[in-house]
Formats: sequence, structure tokens, C-alpha cells
Amino acid sequence: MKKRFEQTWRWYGPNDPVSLQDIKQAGATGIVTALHHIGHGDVWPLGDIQERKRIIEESGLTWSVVESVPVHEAIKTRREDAGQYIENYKQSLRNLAACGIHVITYNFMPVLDWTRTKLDLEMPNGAKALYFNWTDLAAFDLFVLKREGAEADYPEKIVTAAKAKFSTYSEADIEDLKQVVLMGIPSEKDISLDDLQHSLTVYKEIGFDGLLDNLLWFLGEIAEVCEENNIKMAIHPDDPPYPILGLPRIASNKEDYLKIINGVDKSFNGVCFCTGSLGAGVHNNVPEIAEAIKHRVHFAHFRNVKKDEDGNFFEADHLDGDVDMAAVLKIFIEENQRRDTAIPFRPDHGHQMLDDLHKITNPGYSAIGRLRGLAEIRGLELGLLS
Ligand code: DNO
Repeated sequence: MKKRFEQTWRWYGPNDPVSLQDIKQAGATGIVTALHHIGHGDVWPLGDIQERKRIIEESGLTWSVVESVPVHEAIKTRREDAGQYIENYKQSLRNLAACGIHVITYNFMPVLDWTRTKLDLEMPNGAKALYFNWTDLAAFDLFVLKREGAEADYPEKIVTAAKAKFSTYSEADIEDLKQVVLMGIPSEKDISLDDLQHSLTVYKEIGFDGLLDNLLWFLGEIAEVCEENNIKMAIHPDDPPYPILGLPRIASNKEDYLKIINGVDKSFNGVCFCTGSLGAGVHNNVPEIAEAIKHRVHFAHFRNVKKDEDGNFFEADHLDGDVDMAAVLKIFIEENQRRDTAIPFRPDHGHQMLDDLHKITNPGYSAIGRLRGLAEIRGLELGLLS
């Protein structure tokens, strides 16, 4: 019998409006979660991990993947006090491994995690999608953040459009845009404009090469603990896969990923392959990237995007965007047959649709849109396997 992927689902913990029971009904068996109540950089206590695991297992599910153990800014910037944060990170990894949890997602994006400019772009069928628009980002950058030299980072056409658009914004529009751009992970603290401004100066010094060095240094520091505890680290791509707001980004395309996996050439050092994040890059050929790094993929996010000629994109239905999902799946299905344990994937994001339109949901993480995505991907996998 051919091996199938492990079907997982991101759950934000006991406060997530989507319950573990809902997730079971969607057909997933694995949970992807994190201890969002633990401050970035602090050790994840054994007791808290055990408690979360108990809740998940009581529902008949398995805690398969951690997303994420956040990497503290002190490590990303290799600040003087970074050593303490490395020790904490290692202890969190040991504690997770002691509970039987071995796949850890993380990212190395400076300051901001994923970035969008609108969370409720209405689709022709009335569903709502997440959206990224360069003109809005430039408007934020130039007139809200007021970053020095920002104009030079955008094509003239975008600067002109941003000026025109910003002049029509009300106070409320500006506040909305600010909130959306600075928004972080639900139930974690959003970043403030002041923090962001401060970080811009720090990262300007570090640049692309410095940030890549810091990542490889971090991986080198945790290598022994990962190998001893059979931990698999999975770096999430930059989302979107471009330097934004003048911040360097080092996990945006095939070349970046090859530098990362070859930089610390050990099997623990792997990738969370996100088709949506990589697919947002106008020069990224997602199946080609999958082919190049499939051997190091420890976890996958399946999601789709549709881009326009300026690189603006919205999140499309899972099988209906620019990414050829069948081509990507074929590569991972084949890879999965070579593995001892099935590759876990989750349907990443989904449209807010049907009943969820009347509910308060976490942007991208409402139940029904993801249920649709999971069902479509599961069907596609089965079809390709037969
Ligand atoms: C967005 C997610 C990201 C991702 C983290 C991984 O929905 O894909 O938030 O979980 O960047 O560290």
C-alpha cells in the first residue's frame, strides 16, 4: 500500500474558536499547535507541554507538529545576550522531545511574521480572502512608518499610486492598515510601530548576509540537541517572499533554501514547505523548488495564491491558484514513499465562507475554508496515488 501524508490542522489552543471536535469532523488526525501563552524566548515548561498534549490526546488526536517555537529577536540579530536565548531554545526542544514531539516549525523573518494589507478581500462568490497589495504596503511604509529612504525601494508607479491612495484614506482607514500590517499571530502580542522603527536600524546593519550568518549560527548551536533528541527543524519561508519595509529576508526562493540546507548539512535542518508563501514570489517556480529541496521537507503547508503583474496577490482556493498543486503533490507523494514516517501537511489558510462569514474567526484560520482545502487536497492525493 502506498503511504499517505499525515493530515494535520493548525489549532491555536483552548481559545481557538475552532474546537478539537471540529477538527476531527474535518478529518484531520494530527494537531499543529504552539504554547502561545509562553513569552517569546522563554523556556516551554514540561508541565505546560504535557497539559496541552493531554488535551489533544483526550480528543483522540495527536500533537504532530509544533508551529512555532519562535526564535527570539536576540538570536536573529545575534545580540550580546543571545547565548541565554539559545540555551532556553535548546531546553524547550529537549522538553518537547521528552513528550514525543519532534517536528518544530519556526521562521527567521525579522520582527514581523507574515504580512498582508487586507484580511477580508471579497471574492466574486462572497467568500473573503487575505490580500497583499504593494501600493498599500508602500502607503504604510512612506506615510505611516515614514521610513527613511523607503521611496527608493518601490517602482515609481507604486510610489505615485501610494501617494494618490493615501490622500483618500480616512483616519480609520489608516488605523486599519496599520493594524493589519503589524498584526502578528492570534493570542500573541502585535508589534508596535516604535519596535518596528527601532528594528529597522538594527537590521540595516545586519543585512542579508548577516541574517543568513545568524541563522546558520543558530542552527549550528542547536544541532547537537536536535540530533540527540531526534528533533526536526522546519524553517517556514518568508511571507511574502520579498524583503519588505527594508528588512532583509533570507528564505524566499530556491537559492536561499539551498544556502540554508547546505549551510548546516544535517538532516535535522529542514524546511516547512509552504506553497502559498513561495508561490507569491513572481520568480518562484514552486514545483522546481519542491524538487530541489524535497529531501529536507519535514512539514508542508498547502495553500494557493493568485498574483497580478505587479506582484499583488490574494489567497485563492487551494486548487485554483497560480501554484500547480497537482505537480507539487506528485513530488511529495513520491518523496513520502521513501520516508519512514509520513510527511505531515496542513491545509494552510482558507477563505472565510458560509457560516463562518457570520462568526469572529482568526484571519485565514476559519474552519470551513480550511475544511474545503483539506478535503480537496486529500482527494487530489488519493487520485494521484491510484
Ligand atoms: C501563517 C503562517 C505563519 C507561520 C509562521 C511559522 O499563517 O504560515 O504564521 O506559522 O511564520 O513560524
